[in-house]
Amino acid sequence: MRLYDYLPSANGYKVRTLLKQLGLAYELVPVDIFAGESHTADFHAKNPDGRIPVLEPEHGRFLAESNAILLFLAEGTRLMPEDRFARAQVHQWMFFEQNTVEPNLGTARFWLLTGRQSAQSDVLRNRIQNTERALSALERHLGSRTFLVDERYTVADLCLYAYTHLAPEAGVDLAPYPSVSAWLERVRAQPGFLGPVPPYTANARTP
Ligand SMILES: N[C@@H](CCC(=O)N[C@@H](CS)C(=O)NCC(=O)O)C(=O)O
Repeated sequence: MRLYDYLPSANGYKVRTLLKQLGLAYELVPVDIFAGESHTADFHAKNPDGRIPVLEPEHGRFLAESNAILLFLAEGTRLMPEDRFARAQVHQWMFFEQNTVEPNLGTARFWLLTGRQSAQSDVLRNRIQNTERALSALERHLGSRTFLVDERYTVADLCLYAYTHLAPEAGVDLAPYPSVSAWLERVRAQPGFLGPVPPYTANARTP
């Protein structure tokens, strides 16, 4: 099994964490997305959208989109509930992550860390407001729960952790979200959890 990835990516981090938690061996193929390596004809044949992460579970078969990869790997493991409704709730939170958390928190963080937007720009402020709205939703849900679904750690918790724990780097303080902060600690304490997401490489910064 191969994983095409750029290590500072939190989307890739989700997948690498799950691979470690499931004890699955793989070969890491580094892709320098800021040197255009994900937009070659060869890479487009793996993912027409030209983005990492991409999993090659067996020779010549490629799967893109981090959450599709997570669901594929988690199938039939302890990280995916068997109950149909609980599985749908796992999907609910993973759709929420891609729709609401990643494009706002993830983009604000990327812009701030790589100098693409000034802290005062309206477009950044909008992403930060949407991040706060997403964190408020998580706070309401986690106020009375240990984990996102069924009171047990699932692939949805891992998925949401990846960007949520980076909120301070997106200019959002987590102090007003105590239930989210406590949940992040519980998720981080799961066996096999990876260390911090590596920082962006120098070539990610705009000149
Ligand atoms: N929805 C996708 C997003 C993947 C994504 O945006 N990957 C970024 C790195 S985090 C990338 O490869 N960017 C290169 C590009 O857009 O050219 C997922 O969850 O995998």
